[in-house]
Amino acid sequence: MENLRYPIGRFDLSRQKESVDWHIWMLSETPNRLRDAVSGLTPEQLNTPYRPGGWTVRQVVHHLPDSHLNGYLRFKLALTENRPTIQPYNQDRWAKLSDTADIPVEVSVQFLDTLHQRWVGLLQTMRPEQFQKGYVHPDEGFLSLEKALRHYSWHSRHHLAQILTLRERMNW
Ligand code: NI
Repeated sequence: MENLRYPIGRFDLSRQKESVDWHIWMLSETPNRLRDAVSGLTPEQLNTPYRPGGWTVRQVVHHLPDSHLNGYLRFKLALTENRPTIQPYNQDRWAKLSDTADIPVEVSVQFLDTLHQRWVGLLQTMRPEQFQKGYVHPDEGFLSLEKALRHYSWHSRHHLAQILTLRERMNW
């Protein structure tokens, strides 16, 4: 089950050797990779959980802009305030809200595309010392923007891999 849920492994900062630039590039690539990952799937396939008891492919797709919109706002707050405390959100309850039940996944792919253009644009203007700024998560403490970038890059690949490994297993 762990492998189905974490196809590229859990987030582990100590195993990340890639540069900040590489992770910015990864965020710029993510919307197109997501578009490719769901390309050609039928509504029934989109409504299939990526693992037993897990979110459906549709929920995973809508979850990405939910999460990354929060991420983008956290970056903007961290750059304009002094170590702001951020508002966590319950990602499982967000995913299960009925707002996205009937919205085509393409809407969230486009949303992610637009959002990442703004986010990548911001990241490309940031000086090295700005990546050491950060925000305080009430449960997890201080997080630098460099670590947050690495986390969101992992998060993109993590969910892409959930969809791609399901397609592989199902031969879709
Ligand atoms: Ni997630």
